[in-house]
Amino acid sequence: MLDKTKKDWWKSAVAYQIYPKSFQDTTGSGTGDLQGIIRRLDYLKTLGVDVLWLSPVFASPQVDNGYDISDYRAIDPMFGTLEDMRELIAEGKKRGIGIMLDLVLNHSSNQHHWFLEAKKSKDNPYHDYYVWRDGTPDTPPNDMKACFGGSAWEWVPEVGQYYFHQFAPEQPDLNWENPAVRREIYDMILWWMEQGVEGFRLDVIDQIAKEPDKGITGNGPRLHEFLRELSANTFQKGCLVTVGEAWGADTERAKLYSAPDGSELSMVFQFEQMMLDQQKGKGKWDLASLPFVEMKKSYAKWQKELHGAGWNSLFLNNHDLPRIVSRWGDDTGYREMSAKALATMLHGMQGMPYIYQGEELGMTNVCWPIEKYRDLETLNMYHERKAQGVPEEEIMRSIHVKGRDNARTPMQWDDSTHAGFTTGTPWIDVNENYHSIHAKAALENPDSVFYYYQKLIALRKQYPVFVFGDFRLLEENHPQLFVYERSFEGEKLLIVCNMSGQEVSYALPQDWQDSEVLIANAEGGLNGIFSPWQAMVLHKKNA
Ligand code: TEU
Repeated sequence: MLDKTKKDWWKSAVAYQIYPKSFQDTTGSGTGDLQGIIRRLDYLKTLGVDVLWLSPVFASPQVDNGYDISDYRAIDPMFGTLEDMRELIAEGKKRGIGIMLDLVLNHSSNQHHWFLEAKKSKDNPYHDYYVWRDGTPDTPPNDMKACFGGSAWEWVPEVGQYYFHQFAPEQPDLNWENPAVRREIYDMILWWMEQGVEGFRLDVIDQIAKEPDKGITGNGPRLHEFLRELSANTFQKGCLVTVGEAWGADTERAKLYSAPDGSELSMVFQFEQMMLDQQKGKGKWDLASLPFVEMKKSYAKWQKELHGAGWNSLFLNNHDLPRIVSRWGDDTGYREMSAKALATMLHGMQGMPYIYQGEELGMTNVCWPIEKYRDLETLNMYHERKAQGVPEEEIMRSIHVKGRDNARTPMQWDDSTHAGFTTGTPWIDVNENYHSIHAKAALENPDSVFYYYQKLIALRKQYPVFVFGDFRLLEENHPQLFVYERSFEGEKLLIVCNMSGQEVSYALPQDWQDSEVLIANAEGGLNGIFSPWQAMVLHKKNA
């Protein structure tokens, strides 16, 4: 177990993200709950993870599946009670697993009592908790757009003003310029720290310092000032792990977020690599193939620049992203091989790995008609593009490739009805392939993707070079291989991954020929031929 009394214990930790609504239902309601997570703690212990990031479980009208919080100190009844949360924290602790809560601090729900008060009148004490501008009903302050479509301004006749929302209209932006808002947030975080929470993930934290009059959403001028104040008043009073979601972070900014002096957060969660397979200058729905060589160079840049200067998150999936084995792997012919190759590619690097529920089983995307989707981002885009005359086929292709519900189908536990997720009717359908892809089968098969992840996690704990080593990209321009070296205090790793469905000949560098294989997803390779999606990690000492 990690020594969590040390400030930077999280450097050797591995996280697992749970999307509670889709993890495990224990009541037959069709939605997952906290007791379901408790029931599966031993499974997670077997996998070997140290931290559980729970997507929001706070009271919420669930317009954006909990990313619209109406009470930051209450558990949504759909998930259980505060008592259940206390039990989860305690049961987790027994197993060396800490709970990381997902704080949505950029905005609240429009049902939060702050907002209900705020919209009553301009002189209500809560009015200034949100971002208001004058205007007339048909002329918003400017033409800024919300991330989920439509204008970023919503008219409130009661006060004769518009409020600003970067996401759905039900998610009004909080006004961080107001010190009273910041104080409320600090008190709430301190209260959760008292409950024994071990970490926080901060949703769209790069967007808190907005300045809508100047069109600024992300990376506002006061962003890092706010973060330092937040951190000093809360996180720095304990030994927590904190991670900031920052779509707009480059390496320079990432070094501020994750400065080694702990003045802001432990690490940054950035998306540079995840945005490469979309058309340049456009959004995620405008598909493009993955520029493989560019992707390797992007990883190499982040590895080099943050080494000794910051800390990165390593992830290929989350609740907003499609399943990686369908996205960058091959979920038909080489599902398990490519899932393992992707895991090897990522887990060999420096940073904190995040495994998203079901990734350890090689769960895949779904390919459904529009009626089956639940996500508001997906549905809004569908209607917006339909109205613009985009062909149905093209819209559906984007949804199949990139839609967020790909990640939100229920966890596949076994081959019983609804994959063992619920005894009721699931809120969203289970992926049809649950008959063959499920945790029970994975646990019975020593060659499963699950045990491969288990081994990668164990290696990180056994060999400090995984945690602390520097990074050198080899075969930079090779169109199929991802090869890199790590070294730390006389120990070295060589990671070789064939990221394609073709056989590739590659002779290992001379000085690596007699080294030890720590993990591999297939036999061979050492003789110079790498089979489709073959991957391995080699190790040597005193080099
Ligand atoms: O996502 C941040 C965000 O910018 C998303 O809108 C992202 O662009 C989109 O999901 C990509 O498909 C965070 C949460 O992770 C997401 O689930 C929330 O919907 C969003 O914030 C609003 O809170």
